[in-house]
Amino acid sequence: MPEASQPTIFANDHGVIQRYRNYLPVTDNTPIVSLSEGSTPLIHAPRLSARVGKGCTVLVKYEGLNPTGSFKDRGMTMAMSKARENGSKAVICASTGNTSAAAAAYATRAGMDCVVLLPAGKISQGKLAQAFVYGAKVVAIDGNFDRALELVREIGEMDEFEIVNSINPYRIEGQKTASFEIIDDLGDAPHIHVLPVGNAGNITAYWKGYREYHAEGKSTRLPKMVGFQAAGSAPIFYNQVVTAPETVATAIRIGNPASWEAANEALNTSGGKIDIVTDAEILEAQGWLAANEGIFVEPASAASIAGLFKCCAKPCEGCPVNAIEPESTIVCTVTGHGLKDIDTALSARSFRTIDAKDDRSDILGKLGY
Ligand code: AN7
Repeated sequence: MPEASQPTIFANDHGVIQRYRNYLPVTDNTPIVSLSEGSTPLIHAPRLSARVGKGCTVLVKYEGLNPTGSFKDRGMTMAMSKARENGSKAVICASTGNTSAAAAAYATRAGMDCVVLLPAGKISQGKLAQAFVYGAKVVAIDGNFDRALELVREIGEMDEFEIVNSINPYRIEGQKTASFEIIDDLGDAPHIHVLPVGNAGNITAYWKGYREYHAEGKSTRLPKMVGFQAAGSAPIFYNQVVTAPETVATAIRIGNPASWEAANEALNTSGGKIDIVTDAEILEAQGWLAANEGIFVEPASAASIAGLFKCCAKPCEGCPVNAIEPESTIVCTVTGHGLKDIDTALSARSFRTIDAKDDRSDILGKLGY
């Protein structure tokens, strides 16, 4: 049994383990480490739907509203609860930023030490601030994410550390709950699910969730899984390791994804596809979503929206999005909050304040009223 000092579920905790514990590998002896993650909104996007046309309905699964601002919290509540159950004292992960933010927060909840390995200079300030403020030991390495993950695999062999990257299967278990929520909200699975792909854990997790709920009779269909990588970091699309990945979407600046095979399985068995979007398309979609739907997401998350635009603008052969029936339901996961990376958001566009005197008529004059 957990010690009294260990975190446990409280009556007002509505985290994903509480909500979906019958579908997760937890027992009464698992001390639940939670920040009430999950249950994020599935937001109807009327302008996005109109842009797609064909009478389709597009909904946005806004994962930026998780406690640390990204979908990583779903996996981290599971990974950290199991690490606690196993008596681990410290966790370690490599990260492009969001995993480290979530690991740092949940490790603190669990009373464990947290070490994060980051590619130096390639983490957004918001995410770096989170790792520091939540109390992680932050190591910036002279190498990219893929190298950091290699090192974590090596260091993680020591008994002292539990790895909480998505190579930890409990991460995938936690993240699959997003599919459950979508089906619970819609009453069925969507026809198409669109999401950004980096290390490919999330597309793997969604597909697992959709299949499990379908097997339980909770949905009548399985969606086509459609993933988008940044053009400069697209190993799955090109079917080749990218040794020097580059993209403005630093969260998905990954050249050798850990869940590569599982992602291909999801893409193939669902009848979906993987494609690429350029940095310019990503930034355009980020601005468009904020200005047209009121949803501000980080650049990596905007890859799913950019991808949907690409599919609609220029039909390509065999594309499941082009082949969709009219009136289809499409869900786009937007994985992280826009406030994670305001430097990119601000530098991508020429925003200017309207400077005025502290005077009512000057303000109104400058505004043109
Ligand atoms: C906002 O934090 O890999 O394909 O180390 O932060 O499951 O890797 C982040 C990935 C998409 C890609 N959107 O998901 C990390 C990390 C955002 C992300 C992805 C990430 P995966």
